[in-house]
Amino acid sequence: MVHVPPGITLVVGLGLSGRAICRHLARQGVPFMVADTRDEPPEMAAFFNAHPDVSVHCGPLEALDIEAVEEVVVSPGVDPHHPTLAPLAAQMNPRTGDPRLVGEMALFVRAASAPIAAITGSNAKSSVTTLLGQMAQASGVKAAVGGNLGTPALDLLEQQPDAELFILELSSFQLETTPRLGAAVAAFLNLSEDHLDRHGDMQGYRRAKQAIFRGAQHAVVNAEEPMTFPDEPVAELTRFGSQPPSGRDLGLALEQGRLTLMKGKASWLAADQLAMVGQHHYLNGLAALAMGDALEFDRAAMCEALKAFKGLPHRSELIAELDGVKWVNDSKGTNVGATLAAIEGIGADLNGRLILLAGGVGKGADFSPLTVPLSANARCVILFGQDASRLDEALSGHVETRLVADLAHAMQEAYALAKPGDCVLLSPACASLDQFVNYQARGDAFRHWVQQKAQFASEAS
Ligand code: UMA
Repeated sequence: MVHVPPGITLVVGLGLSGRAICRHLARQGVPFMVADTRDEPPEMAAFFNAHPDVSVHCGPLEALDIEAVEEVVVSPGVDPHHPTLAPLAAQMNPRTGDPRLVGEMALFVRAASAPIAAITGSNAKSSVTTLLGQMAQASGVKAAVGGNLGTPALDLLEQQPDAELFILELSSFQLETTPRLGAAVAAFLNLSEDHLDRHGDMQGYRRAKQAIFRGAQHAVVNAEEPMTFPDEPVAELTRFGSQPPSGRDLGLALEQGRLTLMKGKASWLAADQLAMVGQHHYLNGLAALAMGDALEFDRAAMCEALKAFKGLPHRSELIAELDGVKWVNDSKGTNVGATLAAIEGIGADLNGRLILLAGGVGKGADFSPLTVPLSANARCVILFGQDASRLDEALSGHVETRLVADLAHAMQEAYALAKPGDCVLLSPACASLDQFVNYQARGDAFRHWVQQKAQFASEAS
C-alpha cells in the first residue's frame, strides 16, 4: 500500500489535463502527488524535468491509501466511480466547499476572474466553441478559447491572464466532476448516444451534461431536443432550432423565398451567406449567435464572423478529389450522431455513391440508427478496428459491408472500389484510441495517405 501523505492534493492522470492541473497547483504553491493507472504514462521524462520533487504512483489505484488526502483532482479520462475514488465524491472539503473529489474545472472556477461561456453537447461543440471565439474577436472582446477541444482550461489562465471571457468546450467527463460552473451563458447543443461505457446509460450521460447549468445565468438549448433543457431553473433561457422562432428565440424561416437565420421576427442573415452548407451548420450558427447575443456581442460583427467560418479540421473536411472521387475527413465523427450529421451534410445527392470508413472503439453505442441513411446513400461500408464486427452486425443486410484490419487497409479497399462521382468519407462513429493516439492522428493518417495519392497522380500526369 502506498500512503498518500496527509493534507496534500492527489492528481489522477498524467495526460494533457493532468499535466495542466499539476502546473496550476505548482503555480499556486499547493503540495501534490500524482497517480496514473498506466505502468508507463506518456512523457514522464518531461514531467520529472518540470516537477523534480513530485512523487508519482504508476499502476492500479487500488494500491493507494488516499484516506488522508485533502483533495483528489481527476483527469477527464479517469472514471470518478472507480472504487478507490468514489467514496471521496460524497465527502465535503471544508476548505473549498466542494466535494473531496473534483475535476480540473473545479480548480478553474476557483481561480478564474472573467466570466465563462460554456458549451456542451454530443456533437458540434468544437464548432460552436470556435465560432463563438471568432464572434468574440470580431466584436472586440478578448476571449480565451479552450477546454475539451484542445487547450486545457487551466492552461488558459496562465496563457491569457488578461482574458475578458473564457469560452470553454466541456465534455460530459469534465462536467461530471464540476460541482458548480456558474457560467454567464451555458449551451447544451444536442444529445445522442456517446460514452455509454462510462456513464452507464443515456440518463447517466445526460445527468453529467446537466452540470453545465449549475449556477448559470443564461441557458441556450435546442428547441427540438427537450433533453437539452435545464432540470433546475436558470434565470434566462434561449432556444435555437430549425423552425421559425417566437419571442427571443432563434430559428430558421423562409423570408422572401430565402432560408434565413432569425431572432424572433428579426432576420439576421440568409443561410446562403454562410460558407458552410447544410442544416446542422445553420443550427451551429444559431447556437453561437444565441450565446453571443446573451453576451451582448455586436450583432453585425457576429454575422460577419459566421459568414467567414469555414469549419474545423477533421470535421467533414474535403481533403482532395482523386480520379473524380471526393475524399472527406470526418475523423471527429467519434459517435453515431456525428456520423449521421456528416452523412446528412454530404450524402443528400449521393444516391448510393458514398463509401463510408468506420470503426474503432464503439463505447457501447447502438449503431442501428446508421442503417437508414446508409442503405439510401452508401455503395459500401468498410469497417476496421476493435468494434468492426459490432458495426457489421448492425449494418449487414442493409448495406454492403467489408471488414478489414485497420484504416490503412480500409483506404486501400475504398480506393479500389470507388468510381468517379463517389465520395469516400472517414466518419468512424467510434473513438480512435484502439489504433491511434487520438482522432486528430487518425484524421492526419487519412489526410497524409490521400495527399500522397494525389501527389503521385499529379506527378504521373
Ligand atoms: N488514462 C488512463 N489512466 C490514467 C489517466 C488516463 O488509462 O490514469 C487514459 C484515459 O482512459 C484516456 C487517455 O488516457 O484513454 C487520456 O485521458 P486523459 O484524461 O489523460 O485525457 P487528456 O489527455 O487530459 O485529454 C482530455 C480530453 N480527453 C478525454 O476526455 C479522454 C481531451 O478531449 C481534451 O482535449 C483534453 O483533456 C484537454 O481538455 C479529447 C476527447 O476525446 C478530444 N474527449 C472526449 C470527446 O470529445 O468525446 C470526451
